[in-house]
Amino acid sequence: MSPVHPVPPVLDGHGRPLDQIQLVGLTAFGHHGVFEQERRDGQDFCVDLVLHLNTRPAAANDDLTRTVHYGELAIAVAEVIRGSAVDLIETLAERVAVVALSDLRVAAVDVSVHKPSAPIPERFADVIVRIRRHRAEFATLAAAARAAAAEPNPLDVTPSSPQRAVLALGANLGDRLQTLREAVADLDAVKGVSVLATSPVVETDPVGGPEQPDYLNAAMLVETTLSPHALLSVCQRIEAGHGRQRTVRWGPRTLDVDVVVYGDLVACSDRLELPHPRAAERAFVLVPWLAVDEDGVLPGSAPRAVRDVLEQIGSEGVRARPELRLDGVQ
Ligand code: A4P
Ligand code: MG
Repeated sequence: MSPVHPVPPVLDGHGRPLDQIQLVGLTAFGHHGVFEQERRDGQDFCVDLVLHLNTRPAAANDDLTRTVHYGELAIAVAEVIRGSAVDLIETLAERVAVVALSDLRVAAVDVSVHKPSAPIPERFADVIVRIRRHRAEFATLAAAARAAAAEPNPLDVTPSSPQRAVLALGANLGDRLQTLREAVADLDAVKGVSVLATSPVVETDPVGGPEQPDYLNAAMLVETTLSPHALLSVCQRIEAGHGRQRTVRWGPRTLDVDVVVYGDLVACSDRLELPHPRAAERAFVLVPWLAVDEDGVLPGSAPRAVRDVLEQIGSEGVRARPELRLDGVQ
């Protein structure tokens, strides 16, 4: 087994060291290397992982769904080792980092790839490549890994059959209810999008950003034949059509239309992350989502039922407004 090294901490947004989960000595057979016999005969590769994340929420509730399931992660990493062959263990390490970072709770990861049977004509104990990759690099790394494997970005793929997506609507400037109603009609009028259900409207305390008026929030369940990127473009066009200005992050807005989930896709580009990275923390998204899909699931390496996530975070700051109806009936 590989020795466990003390790993320098990664700091959270408040300058505190994040917790670590170490998975050490994960070994699988692969065919990586530049030599023909390596590609043909294969050899063992061994991976050590250090995940940097906050484990407090899991510990406080003794709840596996609030942390990384290291058993599932181990299977996913072993699949990378057994998967398509690459020349360099540097490349293999980066592929493993992408898998670890695909769980949004992981802020950074250290990956060591060992190749103890490397074809070196001298006596040696091990060859190790050790890398650290951060969440901020995830989109770039994932894109590079796909390009190398000549795979299209799933966010650009037009589905062969209609997909279900959940959209979150928010407004806190102007005639909020009227804007939300028009947004639903606008979306339903788009070719390739049909609205299956709209949630009741809730009034919500603003979360983050400057001091600003309360929001009206709602969710829509749609069926679409558009790719995720095309669906996002439609949402942004509709926001712009309702005078949406982007001046302050999390600032007040006439209309916000976010893609919360698209099927069970987990993917990321420089303009779209799925599932929406903050959906799991936000009751103003989850309460309406549950109302349009009581079996809703947040996809990921450890999928979580929306109902359970909402139970965990609570729905403080979200008030029912049954008299406000998106279908126009007062
Ligand atoms: N982007 C990445 N992933 C997505 C996605 N899944 N859906 C990109 C939509 N957009 C996504 O978004 C910023 C960038 O995120 C976009 O360029 C897009 O390419 P934005 O809509 O321009 O700005 P934003 O909405 O201020 O930013 P952000 O980070 O999406 O904000 P959130 O997290 O959506 O929060 N409080 C209450 N009570 N109700 C609200 O509705 N909304 C926000 C916005 C803050 N506080 C709120 C509410
Ligand atoms: Mg938004």
